[in-house]
Amino acid sequence: MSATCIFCKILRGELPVTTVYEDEFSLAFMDLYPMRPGHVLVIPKEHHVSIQQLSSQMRFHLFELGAAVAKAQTESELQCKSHNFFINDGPEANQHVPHVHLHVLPRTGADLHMALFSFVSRYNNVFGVAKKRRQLAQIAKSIEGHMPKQIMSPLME
Ligand code: DGP
Repeated sequence: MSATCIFCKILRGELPVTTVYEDEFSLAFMDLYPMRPGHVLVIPKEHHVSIQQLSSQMRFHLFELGAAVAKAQTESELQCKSHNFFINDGPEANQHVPHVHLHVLPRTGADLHMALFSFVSRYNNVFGVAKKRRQLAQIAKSIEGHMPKQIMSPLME
């Protein structure tokens, strides 16, 4: 754990978070600055900056969790057809939070302009954090309802 990392603070319960899945090794939660509605982040509980520092079992686990999140997004009220999976691995690759995270971004088609607009404007607090958190909670409930109880991976054996 890192004292200053935002995601470690979330893991320690020092910052609020809207979770869709948790197990001993990982957490999946709503991105507070979503590029599209339903944008989820998947993180390991261990603090590492780069995927190179993770065990191969952890990488496997995180991608299995990402796939389960995407399936749940598709089955949720979002009714998205496709997804972007991406990891910004290091500061020169636009990583803003130095804790490995897999973005799982639901896409509905004809939404590229909105995704790009959200990417550049999402840190502007236009709607207010309280309203935003209520919206995130509603979408999260819908996604969470379609998540498996537990991800199957070598870490779980
Ligand atoms: P990246 O730019 O790849 O490092 O993505 C970091 C993501 O983390 C970005 O999409 C916004 C999100 N984020 C930043 N701070 C918080 C926070 O306090 N809570 C949540 N849920 N997400 C955050």
